[in-house]
Amino acid sequence: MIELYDFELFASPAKVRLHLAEKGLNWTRRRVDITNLDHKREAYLALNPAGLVPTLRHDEALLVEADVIMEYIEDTFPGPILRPADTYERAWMRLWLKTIEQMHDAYSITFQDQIALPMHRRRHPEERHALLSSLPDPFEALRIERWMDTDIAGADVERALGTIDSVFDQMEGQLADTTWLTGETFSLADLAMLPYVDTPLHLVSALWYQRKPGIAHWLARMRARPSYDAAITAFPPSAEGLEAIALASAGGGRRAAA
Ligand SMILES: N[C@@H](CCC(=O)N[C@@H](CS)C(=O)NCC(=O)O)C(=O)O
Repeated sequence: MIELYDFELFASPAKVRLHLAEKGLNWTRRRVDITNLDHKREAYLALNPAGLVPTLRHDEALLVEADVIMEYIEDTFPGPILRPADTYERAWMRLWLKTIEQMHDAYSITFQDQIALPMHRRRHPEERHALLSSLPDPFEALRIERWMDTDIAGADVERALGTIDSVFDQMEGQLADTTWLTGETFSLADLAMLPYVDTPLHLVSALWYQRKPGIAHWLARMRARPSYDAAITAFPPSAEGLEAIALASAGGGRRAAA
């Protein structure tokens, strides 16, 4: 049995949902309510001590880190092969996975600025305090409280957006020559990149699609695959998430204001 600990607004578990869909595997969803900070409570920390999603359980095997989980799925299950047979293309796939993982930190800053912080701050301070005091680790509660109370500096957001843009430039250059990120073979790198390109953040990020036609065509190809509906469309944001996205796209996003 495969269980995925998942949250719909996040990029890292979406990579794994896409991979499971491409492989045609059945799996059970364990939704971790991030808005309630369930990822920082004992039950989940016992599975994933870092308190991050995703976590995958396959029978007795427990795995963390989206890219490691994807390599495990690829090595363990039958179905379409998503690692290029050519060793050079395969090396490129791994380089892209690394680049995407490095870009994740920049993406997190923009996500926190545009979506996560506004979402948490809509709570009444007393409700927020009650939520934080119910966490098992008081130091983690303090860290989260400080995080919620501190604005992310505009310069940090700009730097993060610059990092994302430079990866998108690299991607645009690649897609001028090839159909997929590692060449002509569709691979784990394409799956891992999708959630960062097809994200609500782009509602407020200066319509970059219009400037990068190679990525726009790649995105259309990705959306046409059956895995897109199975792994992305089937997991829409909750009402709370939709509100946060609407708020950001109505002008909260720094890019929109620029
Ligand atoms: N390198 C990790 C990153 C996981 C990660 O950053 N997950 C984010 C969502 S995309 C998360 O759980 N954030 C919750 C938090 O930071 O409290 C992976 O690939 O699994």
